[in-house]
Amino acid sequence: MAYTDLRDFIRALERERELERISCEVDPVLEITGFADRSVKRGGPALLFEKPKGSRIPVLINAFASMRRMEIALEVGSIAEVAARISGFLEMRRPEGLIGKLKLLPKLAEIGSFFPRMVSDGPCKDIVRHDGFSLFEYPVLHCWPLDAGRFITLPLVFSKNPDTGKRNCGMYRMQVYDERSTGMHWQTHKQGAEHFRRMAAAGARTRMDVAVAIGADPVTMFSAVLPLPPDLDEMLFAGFLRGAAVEMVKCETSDLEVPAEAEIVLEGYVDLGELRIEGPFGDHTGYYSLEDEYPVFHVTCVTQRKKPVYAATIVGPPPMEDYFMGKAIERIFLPLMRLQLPEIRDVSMPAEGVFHNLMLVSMRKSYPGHARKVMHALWGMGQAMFSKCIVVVDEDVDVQDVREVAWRALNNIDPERDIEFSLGPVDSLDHASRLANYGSKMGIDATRKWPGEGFTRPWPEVIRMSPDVMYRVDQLWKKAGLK
Ligand SMILES: Cc1cc2nc3c(=O)[nH]c(=O)nc-3n(C[C@H](O)[C@H](O)[C@H](O)COP(=O)(O)O)c2cc1C
Ligand SMILES: [Mn+2]
Repeated sequence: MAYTDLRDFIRALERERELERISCEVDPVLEITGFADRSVKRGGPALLFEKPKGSRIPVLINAFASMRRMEIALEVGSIAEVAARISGFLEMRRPEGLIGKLKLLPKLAEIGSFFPRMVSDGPCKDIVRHDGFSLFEYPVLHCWPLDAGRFITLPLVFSKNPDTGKRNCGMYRMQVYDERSTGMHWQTHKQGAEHFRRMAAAGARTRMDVAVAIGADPVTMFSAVLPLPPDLDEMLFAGFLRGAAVEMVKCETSDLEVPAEAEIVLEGYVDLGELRIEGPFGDHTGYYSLEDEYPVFHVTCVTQRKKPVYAATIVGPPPMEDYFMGKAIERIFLPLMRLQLPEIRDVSMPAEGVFHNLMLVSMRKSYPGHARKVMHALWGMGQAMFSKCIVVVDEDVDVQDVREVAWRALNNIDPERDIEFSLGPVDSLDHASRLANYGSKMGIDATRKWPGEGFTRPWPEVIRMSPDVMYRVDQLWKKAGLK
């Protein structure tokens, strides 16, 4: 059964002994970060701060910060189950004969149940305030010493594509400027920014409606991070992942919809002509992202539950909570990647690469230049475009083992020949690129080289002991009294 809301998930985490309640007073200014960072580095549990200093609303953090908690969030024993379910849908074929058609019916009915469902009311409307509210009532974190202030770090930001009317939900941090306004840190490649640009270019309106939900059932929250194609509704994908429709309710002040079971909803608008300095902010990279100009979100109405829980995360030197979300995405999106590039065996993004800096790819090589084709295809595929360094290895290399990749790749390359540079868009968080959002990427073809690629020397085998000797040594090992 899908979790109905955040508190349902909190109960599940407690049942599984994956959550610790902190009953003493802890300050959302820096101290909660200190707890969360230390806890994730030690493989510790999710934390529920019952008495954040200066607020009566508890703070949940690190709820996704381990593979086990990602599994609990997605209600699976292993993330591979989610990938297998996706593969099952992708492999759905045209049914043969009546029996085949009948067999397909449950699957089709299942698909029908994933679509978000409009409801007329929900717990997120327990309290509705058009006036007399302040964002400082909420225990918004000041994460790191040099941050520009307090930032809402787990917001589900809803907007609509003005051309197609399609909904988008992205997770973009929000710096609290004052009681009723925040920054809106949608980076230029993201869908919120695209909606903003289109609406500004159309010139018909001066404001763009935006609604922000903080805290919801875990899958709906997770869906805001997914690198889905533009115009593919995150709420539909969340419905698929949780196996039950996300219930949506109309906003009070705009025709946007938000999850009815959300803990807190901020309704408002972004002025199409207004930019303001946002940041610095201690970011995913482990560095502070520098200050830059971003749109401003003006809150016009707050709706919430009677006793909401405030959901937060911190990012910083890896591994942090975002690493586990990213790892789950890597697993879940592999079948979708392989739909386009079936030659890919596996993909890995090690924590130290903070997603965009390093992608390790194993592939079945079939023709000269194939590894380079895969690199370029990845640089052309959604948010994989940000991959600063792509290392391609043959299919017998386990890319989940970084040491194996280093060993094999470093042996296999003639650097001048096998490293390729390309120019293009880079992640907004990259502080080293020559320009913001634009710079170079590096592809390393660490596959075995073929004569068809101009390599005519013999290529040696990897050293491996023969299985019969291994078997004999197993026996002899015991006989020799070794452990
Ligand atoms: C904790 C966390 C914070 C994030 N903060 C931002 C952010 O401030 N700005 C941004 O553009 N992307 C941010 N992201 C990444 C986006 O949520 C992600 O790229 C998402 O796929 C964007 O959705 P979209 O394609 O619908 O725009 C964050 C991700 C996580 C996990
Ligand atoms: Mn999207």
